Amino acid sequence: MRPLARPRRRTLLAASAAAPALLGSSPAAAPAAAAGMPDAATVAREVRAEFLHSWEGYKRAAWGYDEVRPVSGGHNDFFAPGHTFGLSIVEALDTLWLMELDEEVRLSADWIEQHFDPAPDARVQVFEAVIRLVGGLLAGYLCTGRPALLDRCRQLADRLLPAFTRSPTGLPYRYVNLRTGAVEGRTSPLAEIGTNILEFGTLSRLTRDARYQDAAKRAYRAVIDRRSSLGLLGTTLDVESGRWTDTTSCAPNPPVDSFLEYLWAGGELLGDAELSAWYRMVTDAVLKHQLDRYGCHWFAQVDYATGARRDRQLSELGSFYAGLLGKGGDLQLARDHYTCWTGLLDLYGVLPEVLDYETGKVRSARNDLRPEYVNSSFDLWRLTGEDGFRQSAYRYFRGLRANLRVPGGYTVAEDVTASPMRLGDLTPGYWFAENPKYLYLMFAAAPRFDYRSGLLSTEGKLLRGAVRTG
Ligand code: DMJ
Repeated sequence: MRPLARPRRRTLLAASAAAPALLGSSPAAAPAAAAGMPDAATVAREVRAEFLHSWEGYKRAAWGYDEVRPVSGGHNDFFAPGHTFGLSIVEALDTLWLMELDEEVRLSADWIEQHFDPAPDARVQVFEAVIRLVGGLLAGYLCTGRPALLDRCRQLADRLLPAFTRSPTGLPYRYVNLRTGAVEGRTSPLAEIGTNILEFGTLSRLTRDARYQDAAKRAYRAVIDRRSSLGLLGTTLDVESGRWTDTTSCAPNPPVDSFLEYLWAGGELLGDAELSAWYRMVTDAVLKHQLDRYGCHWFAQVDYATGARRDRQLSELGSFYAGLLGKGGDLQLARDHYTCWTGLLDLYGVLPEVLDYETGKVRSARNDLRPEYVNSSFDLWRLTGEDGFRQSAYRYFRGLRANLRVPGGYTVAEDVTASPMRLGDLTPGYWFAENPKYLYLMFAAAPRFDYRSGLLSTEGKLLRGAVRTG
């Protein structure tokens, strides 16, 4: 397939001067964008076909391993060398179910029942194990009703709990050995501390065992208690002393990003008014001290105590924030921020990982097949019903298909500014949970998804809104 035409090295500033309509217009009013987008049912079929293309690539080259290397045909152990959790299978489970690929669901759930080991002698990153494995098993259980998935989920969560319970502050350690319970990693970023209340809250409800949700809530409270007088939070904490080790408020960028997302979503899913109030408080502080209308609607990194600016960096991971702003009630700002990201998408075809929005320089030209931009498209389309969000999501999809599709599936890129783009050799597990799912749900009118109440985790796991019949 021919790569999309992309600009040569241009700065963002030059780009915004050259294409003001892209960086300043509403996505709903982008007529040129509509050209070339097939009807919704056709797009849904295209997305499902591309998902299957990558799924078959994984099955052919790496079935049972965590991740496939679709160019070389190799595989990758995501959590610990020499150990597999069948990550891509767990990640894909609810996507396969939503796409009504029932034979694949059965194969995948059978593999998990027979091979998934929740207690190997391996050190895992708690955050990744929660959002990917605990979340994936939960969603798989909620979609299929297979009790073994909930059993494995609970066994794994029990092995992760020492990260929380052995901490003197309640702030979780970053790593735990699933067999021995040994904990490690005392300096932890907020996303890793706070992105667990959806999974642990759901597990507590399903098992009627409050320990999981209580651990998650205690961790959140320990962070909120350490906010500055401006209401801002830093980036990393020492989980033993409880002191900040990095006092930059870098939200909504990583490694804070989903900490904010789970404040809102935790309030919504669990009906926890305290989480909702914390979301509002931190969001108000971020909007007051970090919103930076420099060329567009971006968010600067600032000192959490004084609000003084430290950097003007944009991470692709931060593009989820447009959707979160919308869900949290700041819809106009959500539209403005989304439009800024859409301008970048249209400039590059495939988003680079990190940019400096002051100088316009690309700081990392990688693309890790990340889903955050299209996650926002999905959220804002659900909120507003406006077709402009589907049009921009379709352009995102087309950019990936034209540039990152290989015979063995879809791969990350080393450099999206090179022509043609320089490709890497990995399909990250989250690909099977996120990008194709958001796109499919936007276009498919999927009968198994409750569009009104459906709630997805930060890893795209369906934690509420699975419509099961029969
Ligand atoms: C995913 O694992 C999740 O979306 C997480 O919240 C952070 N981003 C990665 C993919 O980019």
